Amino acid sequence: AEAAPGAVHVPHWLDADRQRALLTACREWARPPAGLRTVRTPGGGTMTARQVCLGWHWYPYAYARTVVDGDNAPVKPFPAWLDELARNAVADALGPEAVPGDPYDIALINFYDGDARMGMHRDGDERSEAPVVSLSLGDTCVFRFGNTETRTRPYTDVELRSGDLFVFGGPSRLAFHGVPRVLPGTAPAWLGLTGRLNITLRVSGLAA
Ligand code: MD3
Ligand code: FE
Repeated sequence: AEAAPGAVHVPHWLDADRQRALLTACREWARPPAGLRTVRTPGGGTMTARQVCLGWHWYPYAYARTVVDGDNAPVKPFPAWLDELARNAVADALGPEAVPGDPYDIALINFYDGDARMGMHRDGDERSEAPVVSLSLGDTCVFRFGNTETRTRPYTDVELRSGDLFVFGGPSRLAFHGVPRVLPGTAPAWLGLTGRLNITLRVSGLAA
């Protein structure tokens, strides 16, 4: 379903087996070195969702090849199968003409416990207009999809559930968005995850 121009929500895109496989991979990636970390913003704040990156390391507000705000280890590689997954996601959600020429080369994986949230923001550190692919695992969250002008209304609240795909292309790529809350205890029992995980796949537009 198109939530806004270029923003398409595909519920249940990942079946149970693919959700379990993706969760297993995320747990591996979360281990040190270059594992899960708390993100600190330049203003002195901390993000409540913890994060691990693949391919390029995101820190507020740029990309690096090492964990400059953590253990300084080289960022873990971005596997080719995630590029394939992202391309299939964009083709399914937006159509084959929306699949970018450049490969997907960044994964940002956010881990939310019951109290974690993400404030309204725009993602502007990539040098590519390629659609962003978002995959959700575990607890349902309220995802707030806003406008390109302000971090306030008008916005639309959408529930994102385990296995859901959301693709943000075209004008939606620069829209404000956030996660005002996670709904604890809503993860499917067979997944074995407490809390919520979100994986975004992106094209950096940066020199390899
Ligand atoms: C719209 N993540 O990683 S997913 C982020 O659930 C981020 O962890 C949230 O916002 C999460 O930057 C929301 C949906 C999402 C992700 C990236 C976008 C929406 C987006 C990039 C551009 C526009
Ligand atoms: Fe974002």
